[in-house]
Amino acid sequence: EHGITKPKGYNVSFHYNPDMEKHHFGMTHPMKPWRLTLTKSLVSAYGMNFAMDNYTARAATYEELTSFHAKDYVNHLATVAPQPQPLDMENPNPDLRFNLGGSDCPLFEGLYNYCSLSGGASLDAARKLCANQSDIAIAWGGGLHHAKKAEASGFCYINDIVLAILQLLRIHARVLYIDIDVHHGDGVEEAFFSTDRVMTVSFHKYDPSNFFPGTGGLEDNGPKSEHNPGAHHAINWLFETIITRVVEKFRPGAIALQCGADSLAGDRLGKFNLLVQGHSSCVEFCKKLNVPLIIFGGGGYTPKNVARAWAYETAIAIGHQHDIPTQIPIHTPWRDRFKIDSLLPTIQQILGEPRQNRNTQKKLSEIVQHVMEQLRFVGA
Ligand code: V1S
Ligand code: CA
Ligand code: ZN
Repeated sequence: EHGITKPKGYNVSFHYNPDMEKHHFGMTHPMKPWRLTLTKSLVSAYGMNFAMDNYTARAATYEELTSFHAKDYVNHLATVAPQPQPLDMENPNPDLRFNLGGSDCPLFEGLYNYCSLSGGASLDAARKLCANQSDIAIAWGGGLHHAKKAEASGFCYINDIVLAILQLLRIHARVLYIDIDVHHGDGVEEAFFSTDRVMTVSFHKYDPSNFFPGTGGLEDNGPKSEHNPGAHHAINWLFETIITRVVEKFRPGAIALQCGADSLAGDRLGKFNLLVQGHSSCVEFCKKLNVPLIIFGGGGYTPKNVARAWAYETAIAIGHQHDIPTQIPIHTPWRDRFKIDSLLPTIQQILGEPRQNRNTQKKLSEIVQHVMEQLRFVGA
């Protein structure tokens, strides 16, 4: 009676493991795995599960984690003691090896399990695309774009996106990575810096001295040595114009889209103005390109808005965005957490007063121009 049915001949798979939410980064830490539960609760309340193949994601194996990450780093992750540790005044941060144990990447109970579940979901999603069993595969528990080969960074320990793209590269000659999280997708960019088979495009707030991670300026287009095929294959910043041109030139066999929801208005960390409508139009645009698509989560620090965005983007994947009611269903578990009962609140409802857009038209045209020039070096 909810009217949500499976689109004919079009398969969407949803990869999720409820055990992810059992993990806690600490009371004051902005990353709340519980936002995944809130998202799932909204997706199910709308009956969207009836239009998808739903899988309980498994944990990634050690072999899978080390397909990108260094063994000594993964070994360390598997064996470090969670905090709080006995206080040692001589040595206040004994585990800052691999950037672990500081305030951004704390050591918590079950950390290894949390990382493996995030990696497992993204790998399952990638394999569904490779087997041609899904047209769109969704892994909201993934998208942890800052993790490096042998280093944790910005709330990310295992780079599930890199693991998934490595799977896609077994089948596809070229994979396009797009990242709409408010932060620069530095870990994914760095992992594929020296190949021309992966193009990375991150849209983010860029302020080298005041905004994490400080990288991703316009001039960062991949190391320009003569023998590096990866040169010019990293682009940062502006959506439809840029993606259209990138797809024309690069002709990807698959697209990996990181949908970090910290670029939404009202986010606790991000300082952007996007409505769910604007954020999700990026997903809609990618779907229309008709190329196998994998969708990851990422940042997002105001759980009610994260759940709204990822539920609406799930509706887009299954093609039901125009027929679901915008009022949050009455029987949604934790419905009171949403405060406003609309799935698509207005900017006034979220912020009261919108933030000023400080990108001048001139600056924006310069960015597009710069990117177009970079693209001369891409493709046959
Ligand atoms: N912005 C921001 C921010 N806030 C925190 C933080 C706040 C409270 C805590 F209890 C712990 C950490 N850390 C940061 C940033 C990292 C942002 C990571 C974004 C991740 C993602 O959304 O892109 C993907 C999931 N860290 C910093 O700014 C670094 C510091 C430079 C300043 C803050 N201190 C705590 C660490 C060093
Ligand atoms: Ca980004
Ligand atoms: Zn982010």
